[in-house]
Amino acid sequence: MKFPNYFADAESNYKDSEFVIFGVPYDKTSSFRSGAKEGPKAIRQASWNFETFNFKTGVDLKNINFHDYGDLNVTDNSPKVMVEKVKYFTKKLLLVNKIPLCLGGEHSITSGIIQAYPKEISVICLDAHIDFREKYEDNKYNHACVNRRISEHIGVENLAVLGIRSAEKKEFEDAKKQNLFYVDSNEIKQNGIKNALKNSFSNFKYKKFYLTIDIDVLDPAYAPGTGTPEPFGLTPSDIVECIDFLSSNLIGFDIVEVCPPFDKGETAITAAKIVRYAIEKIWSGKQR
Ligand SMILES: [Mn+2]
Repeated sequence: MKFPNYFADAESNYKDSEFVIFGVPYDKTSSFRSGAKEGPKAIRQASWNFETFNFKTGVDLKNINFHDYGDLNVTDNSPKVMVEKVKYFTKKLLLVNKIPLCLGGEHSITSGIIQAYPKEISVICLDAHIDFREKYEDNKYNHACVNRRISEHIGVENLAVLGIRSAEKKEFEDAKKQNLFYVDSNEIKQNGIKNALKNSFSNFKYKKFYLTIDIDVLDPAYAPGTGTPEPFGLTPSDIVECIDFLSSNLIGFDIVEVCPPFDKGETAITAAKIVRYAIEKIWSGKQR
């Protein structure tokens, strides 16, 4: 069956929408296997799988004004130009008080998004990888450097990376030296993601949270369609718990690294459901 090429239920126009979805079809720096540039399209297609009403949240997406802007034209740009374009676009959204919801694309796009925000925010990154390299393959905009770039904008003390289980020795030592707050996937499994979030909060100065989800934070059993899969990961329910915890304090959100050529659909489906759930939770949190 053929479905429209926008995110399901994103029926509002730009002007009236509180949330704006946009895609960044980019994967130029993918290091292991590429295809994430097809992520936005696959997530949009998958979004048509779901009912508009979610009995868990009590929210019907039909009652929420949100818009799908489509994709930014960046596929063939250098990483640096792509990051600039993403930053510029996100700034435009923030200027008119829209909540940005970005579909990746590889993780490097998030550094552009974060640079568009004022420095006074906290960022929670769910990721299998610590992504704290100064440079990778001679490029500081590589996806393996994204948390380093984010930390340069908001300060390392306002960033928490949850779910990691992979780091190169040098970047791990750098992260420790700079006191990057992280909780590994094993600890999350033992003590729960709520504890990890509570511990992150004790470091954070600002109670406005941006959430970036690298889909590879999930175990490859749940999300095989990603560029650099890493076993022993989180479950989709952990992400739900994380969104529940943050809900109305979320000021923006992205989901990246869905790689359709390695997916039988389950990864894109999970990503689409997470986007829908996040919209519902942010919106209903604001109604109180
Ligand atoms: Mn990752």
